Amino acid sequence: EKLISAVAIAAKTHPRKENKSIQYGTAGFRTKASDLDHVLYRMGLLAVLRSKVKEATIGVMITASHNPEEDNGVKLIDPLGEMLEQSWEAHASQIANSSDENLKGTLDELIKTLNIDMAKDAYVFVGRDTRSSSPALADAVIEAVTALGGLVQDFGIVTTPMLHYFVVCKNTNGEYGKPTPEGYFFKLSTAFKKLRGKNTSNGKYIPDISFDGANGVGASKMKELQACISEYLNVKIFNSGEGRLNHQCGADFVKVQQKAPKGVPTRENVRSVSVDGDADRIVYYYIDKEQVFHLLDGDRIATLLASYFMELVKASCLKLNLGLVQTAYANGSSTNYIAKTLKIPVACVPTGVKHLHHKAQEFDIGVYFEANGHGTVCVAKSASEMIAQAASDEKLEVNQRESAQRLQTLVDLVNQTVGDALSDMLLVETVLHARGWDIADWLATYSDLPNRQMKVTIQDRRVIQTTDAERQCISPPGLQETINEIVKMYEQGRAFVRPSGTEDVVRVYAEATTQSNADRLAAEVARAVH
Ligand code: 16G
Ligand code: ZN
Repeated sequence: EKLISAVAIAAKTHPRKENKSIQYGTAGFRTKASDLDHVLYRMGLLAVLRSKVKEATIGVMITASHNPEEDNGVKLIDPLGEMLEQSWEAHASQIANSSDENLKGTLDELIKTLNIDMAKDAYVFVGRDTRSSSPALADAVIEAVTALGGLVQDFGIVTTPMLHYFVVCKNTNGEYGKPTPEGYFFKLSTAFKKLRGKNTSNGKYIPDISFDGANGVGASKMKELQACISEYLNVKIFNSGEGRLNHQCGADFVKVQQKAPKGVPTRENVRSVSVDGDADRIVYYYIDKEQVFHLLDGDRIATLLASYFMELVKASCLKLNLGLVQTAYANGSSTNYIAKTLKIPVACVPTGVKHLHHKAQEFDIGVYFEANGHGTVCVAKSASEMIAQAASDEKLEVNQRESAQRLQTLVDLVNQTVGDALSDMLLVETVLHARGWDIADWLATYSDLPNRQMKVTIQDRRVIQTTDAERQCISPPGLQETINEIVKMYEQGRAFVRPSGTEDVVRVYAEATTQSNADRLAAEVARAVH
């Protein structure tokens, strides 16, 4: 039987050397690349089981995103391009942590309880980032899938959102596009060109942008995309692999350090973007003529996109409910602006893309972004159909119909499966262009409250438990009352603490009307956690 030989290969060629336990968390498995060989082989086996259960193609992405070059990780992608179903995260952890001797038993058990028909076919798409450890890890996945009789398509180096896109395309028979890199670039560039029309400049908008590729896959994929849109947008690409991956550059560095990345020459007032190591996050920034750095993060992108979608929905007179989803990290000013100025319903959920994604799916059009720059727009099937119908309805007023057509093309520009830095960038560029805005106009929509993030190391971070989308602490007893007392002393003060899902630390977030107050508030709350 194939299972027996596949498990034999696991023990012989991909042994689990140490007893270190590892958990499938918010971002899949992620740790030092040297500890991952057996995990990747086993995830190849799991992907085959998942594929048989869903009778669909499953994706396996090898990346550690914004983490250092020495790290790596793996994530499974479900049939419609979503993250792996939550109940399977536990199966993944169990398989990764079972000893070589128990692996067969663990798999048998799973096959039995889930009633998996091993005679079914299995299809797995594999992709990886640019890390030097990634090819060998991809090989381990491919070996496992093949050993269990599954069929593999290896896409080589791709961005995480590209692999999500390939998976959904494959499983919806091309309805969403062609499951190839060419299909992906074609879909994005066609929609972008259509939205932009003949005039590449408009008002204060200049079609010129600096791109920080974090020395990862984003840079080479941006080059390919740029080739399709070069007459419409001039993208100058930096950090395209000559330096260390994510080192002093990339979206995470720029967001956390609140400063410009290394390796990108300063051009005053020029729109600049930084993506992360697998190009699923993006932040904008610029340096003004006084050399002051300005960050436009995920909250900014969310407000810009949501307001533009809203504008088109209204102009096309469609009855669609539009909402925006954030986490506790969203700047208080952005939440205020969404609710009071844009008058768009706003929801708050716990950290982690899957929580935002699920909540966004409750709206006809749900825009979600984490402040760190990960986000997208989810459009319900019924909403897409309504938009398509209006776009071709000859009986509608010209204005109304054209707005619906524009909305339809805008939806085409979105990678709805997951945050996609390249798609998000083209969306932002579309809105700025349509409004004739430069980046300072965008910044002027509201002012961020100064804020500070801190890490606190305590003996056991699990003693910290939260509720209300991580905004309130319910354990240890008394901590929330103490935080309330501290926050009360600060004008427009807000602070929360939560255990990290990716590091052994407790995170502290604070905001207030001045930077020094935000810093003091964060420090006081951090002391209360100790
Ligand atoms: C993971 C999450 C990201 C979240 C971050 C928080 C996914 C794909 N990624 O990277 O959304 O912002 O964790 O990390 O869900 P933390 O729990 O250490 O603060
Ligand atoms: Zn990433």
